[in-house]
Amino acid sequence: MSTTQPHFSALQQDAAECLFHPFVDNHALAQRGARVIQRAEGIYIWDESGKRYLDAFAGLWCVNLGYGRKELIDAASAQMAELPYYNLFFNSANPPAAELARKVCEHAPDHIRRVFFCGSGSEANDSVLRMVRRYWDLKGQAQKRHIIARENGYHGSTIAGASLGGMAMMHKQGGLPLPNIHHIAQPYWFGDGGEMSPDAFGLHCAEALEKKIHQIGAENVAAFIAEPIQGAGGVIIPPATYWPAIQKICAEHDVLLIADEVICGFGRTGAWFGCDTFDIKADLMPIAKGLSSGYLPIGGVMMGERVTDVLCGSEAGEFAHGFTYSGHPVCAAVALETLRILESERIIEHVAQNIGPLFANRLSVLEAHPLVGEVRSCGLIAAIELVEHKATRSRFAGNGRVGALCRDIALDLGLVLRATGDTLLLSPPLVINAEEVDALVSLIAEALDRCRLALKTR
Ligand code: PXG
Repeated sequence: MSTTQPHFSALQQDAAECLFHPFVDNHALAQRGARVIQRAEGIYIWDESGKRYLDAFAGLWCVNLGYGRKELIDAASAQMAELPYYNLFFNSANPPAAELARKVCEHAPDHIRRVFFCGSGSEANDSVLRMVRRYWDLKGQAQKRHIIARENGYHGSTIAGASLGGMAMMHKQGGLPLPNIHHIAQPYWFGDGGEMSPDAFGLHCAEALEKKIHQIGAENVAAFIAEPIQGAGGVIIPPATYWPAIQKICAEHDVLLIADEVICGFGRTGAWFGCDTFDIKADLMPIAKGLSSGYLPIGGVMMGERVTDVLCGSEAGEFAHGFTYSGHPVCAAVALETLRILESERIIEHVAQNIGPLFANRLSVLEAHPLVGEVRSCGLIAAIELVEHKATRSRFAGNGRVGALCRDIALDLGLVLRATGDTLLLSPPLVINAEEVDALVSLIAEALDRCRLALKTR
């Protein structure tokens, strides 16, 4: 079937006819034509027609150092020349993977002992599931097989990732989740908190974990998994009461705690990890994205002392798990350079002390806008809730129609952001400066005004 559209460029034609795109209606996209992004510099990207966009989404929550960093390009090409590939199987290691593991452990919370490398956040969560099962098997408690996760969480697109995630639409497509994976309510005060105070609601959501553990039986529950801040689900920043209560419940019931740091890790929240921001002591921490600033695919699992002692113990034997690209030297070299830049340019301190507070301050101006029900942020991750009635936090009819409209208007204006339902999400590169924050906020304000006008004239 030819999908030729007279107004398509040759690349749009290639994409329409031969690419199968992730997370989109491929039939509709083939009629519309893809936005072909051709080059990038700093926080800006350009499409093939030459139109410039401010990328307030850092690619997909990942290009934390911005585009065009020569040091990262040089690190990749030097490593390509020295050793383009070698693996970690059969007693091997390679220099960038070994050094990167050391560096990640140095920046990690104190109890983190080892890192397992893989290619993506999804692979990291698949690995987590296997590690958890292996851990309890080795402990002689093989019946501890149940995992509790959260509705609307996101942990990737593989069978394990989509099962651990709580995206109803993903579950519907193909009989997910896997058996023994359960989902509890998310700590989304703005959407679900009703008349409760945020703190009371945070405790209420944590209690849902305890209830679920009682229902399954603590002796059968292996782990609880959650993102410190839910990203794709709508930048859901939990009330202050939530994480301390969750931590306590996991400890009391001997349930492993998994903090998915794929978005939060490496500076996004103004600390090295979301676990530092919320004072969480997690047994396992999946990582990816910001680890290499998105320049090359690399993910991993940071392993706490408790899990390391068992999986690396004298009785553990071989753990039959690993990927061809675990510890890929070129990806590891780029990640190592990413961490070096984060350190030497004190970028995380900059997020915590300067640009994060400035970002929050500038965004807070938008709260006066008639369409905006709440603005929330932590470091350089933020959400803007669009509502029909501010006082009651009530939504527009149409299931995300207004969010999508506003996102599309922003795109026309040259701003890339993400909409989840009627929530606009922002996650700009961590290197964004004050003038660029101002430009970003002005563009959003303009998009909101135009969106309001469009709603009125419909
Ligand atoms: N965990 C979290 C918390 C994530 O955000 C993954 C795991 C999976 O990582 P990989 O590398 O396998 O994609 C993610 C990924 C979106 C969007 O639309 C979010 C992600 C990926 C693609 C799109 O917000 N997050």
